[in-house]
Order: sequence, then structure tokens, then C-alpha cells
Amino acid sequence: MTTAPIEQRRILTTAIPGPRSELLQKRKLSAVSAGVGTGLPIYVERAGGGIVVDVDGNQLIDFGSGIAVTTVGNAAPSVVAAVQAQVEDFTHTCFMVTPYEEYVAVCEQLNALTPGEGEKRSALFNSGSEAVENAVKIARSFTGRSAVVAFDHAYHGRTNLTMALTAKNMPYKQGFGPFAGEIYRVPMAYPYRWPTGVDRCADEAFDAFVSAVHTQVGERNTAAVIIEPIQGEGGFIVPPAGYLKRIADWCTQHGILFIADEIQTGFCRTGDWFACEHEDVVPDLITTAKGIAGGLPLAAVTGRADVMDSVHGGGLGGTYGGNPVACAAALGAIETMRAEDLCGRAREIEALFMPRLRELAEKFDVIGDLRGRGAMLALELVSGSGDKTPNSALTSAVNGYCHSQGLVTLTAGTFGNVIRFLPPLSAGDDLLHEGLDIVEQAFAANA
Ligand code: PLZ
Repeated sequence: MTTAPIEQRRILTTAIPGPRSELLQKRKLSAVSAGVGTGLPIYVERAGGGIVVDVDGNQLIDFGSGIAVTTVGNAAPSVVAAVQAQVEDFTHTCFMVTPYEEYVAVCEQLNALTPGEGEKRSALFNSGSEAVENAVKIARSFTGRSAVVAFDHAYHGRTNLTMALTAKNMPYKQGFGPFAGEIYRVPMAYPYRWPTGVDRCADEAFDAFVSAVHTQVGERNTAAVIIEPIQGEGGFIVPPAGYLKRIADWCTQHGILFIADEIQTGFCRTGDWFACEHEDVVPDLITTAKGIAGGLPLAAVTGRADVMDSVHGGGLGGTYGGNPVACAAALGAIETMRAEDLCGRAREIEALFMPRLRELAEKFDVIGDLRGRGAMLALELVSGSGDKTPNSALTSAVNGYCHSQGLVTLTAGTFGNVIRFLPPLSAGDDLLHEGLDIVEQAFAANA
């Protein structure tokens, strides 16, 4: 077993990817379905703090956290200890057959940590998509209505129902239909691209939402409205202040459940436990996954007790949902988030990144927008000189340059023109600064 801590330093020993990774990628191509892509095909041996170590001995700086998952850091000590202890006791019984305390304890934590003072209940699942599917099941069961309203640029998963909720065709939906019915799409309050300008975005987007639900769907047919408080895959789109609250309040007036999909934004990522808190919004249901368990597969639906308890006994479940090892990992991760004030750390990371990204945006007019919150920040790239045409070619070039220099970055956005930053909250300031140096060089070399 390797136990020496990973030196928190970027080291490039080969080109990226190196020869061992290239060999593994060759095996991948002949063994793994071509449908499963890899953004940066370095093969990982170890990871921790803010570093990913590959099989060639390269040490890359991590600005991706495995898509916002390893918020507490990779192989975080509290997660490792909890998993090791649990795995020796038992690995699985199925909570629906013979239950165990860890599942209940995770639900208690979720009920206490999510926004809202009222009584709450939770249910556990394996993936974010599965949590979203179950939130919709619960909303339909409670309201007796079937329609679900989702937004432009939304991402909610890759299963059949969640593909229908996801807005973007390529690569998520192309050729995979027919999709689940009774899903309706409305415009998103996207300040940077609102046709009549950022100042009119909040009011006009809200009016467009209300009008679309009223005229096309009918309030009394609508079970739920689902929204990511800051859109993730869609490009880290932050709606204007107050917009989420107006949507949530309008839902309450009409007996429609407001579902916050906090799968990417949750668990300290945006500087609060949940992004809704920043907007003083209390969702009826909230979906979580990713950051919850330090890298083990776990997801949840948490919400008002009357809503969650309206489902008939046995109506929710799954063989592995709330697996004991994943639950132990979550308890360890949540303990670390509390003990190390990782919400505070996410705000520090924002304070470290923002001035540097702002400077970059002033220097390069191809950076059309800089947005996000906490350790969830992004740059939207455009043609420049006032032309907002999405610049996906430059986005790929910048992303590729970062990879070649040993910085793991991710792209996002409906138009593929967003570079996003999701560092683990365990990464030290020096590494974060070094990563940002590389981002600067990437623009200098390509813009
Ligand atoms: N809801 C808000 O961000 C997952 C998907 C990456 P799963 N986002 C990363 C990809 O290309 O598959 C996500 C999300 C939001 C739901 C999901 C779905 O979570 O755990 O991937 O099913």
C-alpha cells in the first residue's frame, strides 16, 4: 500500500500524455466502448491535496475535482479511514432488506444541513441522475400531477427521464430518443446572453417562465419546476439575484414543487453548504450527489417531510442505494467539511481566483464573461471586440494548452465555449496560483 503523502508540486516528467498512459489509452480503445469519452487521457495512479499523479510519474494540478466530486480532496484522510473501517465490517446488505445506522446517519446530516427549518426526510441513491429521477417520482406522487418544467442550458443527467430534462443535444441526447414525456422547457435567466441586456434579464426571464408555464403547460398540471441554482454543465450560468426566489415563491403559490438540483453546487462548493442559501431559497426538494461522499458513489433526495413521506412504502429504493461504504465515506467527508470550514475555504478560493481572472478578462477581449461563486468559477470565450459569438475553437485550444502543461481543466457550456474551474478545496494557495499562471500562459499563447 502506498501511504507517503503526495508532494504538493507540479512535476512533468514526460509529454502529456506520457508513454504509459498512451499504452493504456490504446488498450482502452480496444476494450471500452467508444461511446465513453476521456477528456485528458493521462491514466491516474494516485491523487490527493491538489495533485493528480499519473502512471508516467507526472504530477498535474487539479482544477476539476473529477467534475466537482472530490471537494474534500482525493483520498481525503477522513474518507479513507471511514471507508476502511466500514469495508472490514460489512460491504452490503441492502438497506431495503436489513438496514444499518450509516444510512440513517447520512439522512440525518442531510436533513440538518440543507436549507429550511421544517421537518425533513431523505432517501439515498447511487448517482445524480438517479436522485433527479426520484425527485420527479416523489413530486408526481405528492402532487398527483405529471408535468415537469426545466430550463434552457439545464443538465440533470443521462438516464431516459434525465436526458429529457437535460437541454443539450450533443453529446448527451443525440440518437438516444424517444425521451420521457411531460417535460417542458422554458428560457433561463442567462444575464450575459439575455437579448435585451443584463438589466432586463431578471424581469423578462421571470415573465417568460410564468407565461410559458401558464399558456403551454397549465399550473394545475405542473408537478415540479427543477433548476440548478448555478447551472453546471450548461456553463456555470448564475441567474440574477432574486430570480430563484421569485420562481420558488411563484411555485408555492401554485402548489408546484420547487426542486433545486444541487448535485454540482452542493456541499461547500459555492461557499455555502448549498447554493440556494445564498439566495435565501428553501426548496421543497433538493438533489445532491458528487461532493457528498469524497468520490464514492452516493446521491440523495432531501425535502419536506410531508412530501417525502407521501410516497407509498416500498415505492423508493434500489439494490445499492445508500451503500454502507458510500455512507461511511459521506459521514467522513461531511465531518471534514465542518471541521475544516470548507465553505470558508471555497470563499477564500474565490477571493484568490477572482482578481486574477478579472485581470485576465481585462487583458483578453475574447473573454466575454467571468462568473461563478466560491470554487465554481468560469470564463466564457467569444470572438471578441464586442462580438459575443461563442468561441469553442479557442476554448479547446486553451483547455488543451492547460492539459499539456500539467493542469487539469474542464470545459462546459451549451456552445462548448466555457472554461470552468472546480479545484478541490484541499488544494493549497501555491498550487492554485501556479494553475492560474498556466491559464494566463494559455491565453497568451492562443488568444
Ligand atoms: N445534475 C447538476 O451536474 C452531473 C456529468 C458529466 P450523475 N454532472 C456531470 C457527464 O458528462 O456525464 C450532474 C449535474 C447536475 C445531475 C447530474 C447527474 O449526475 O452522477 O452524473 O448521474
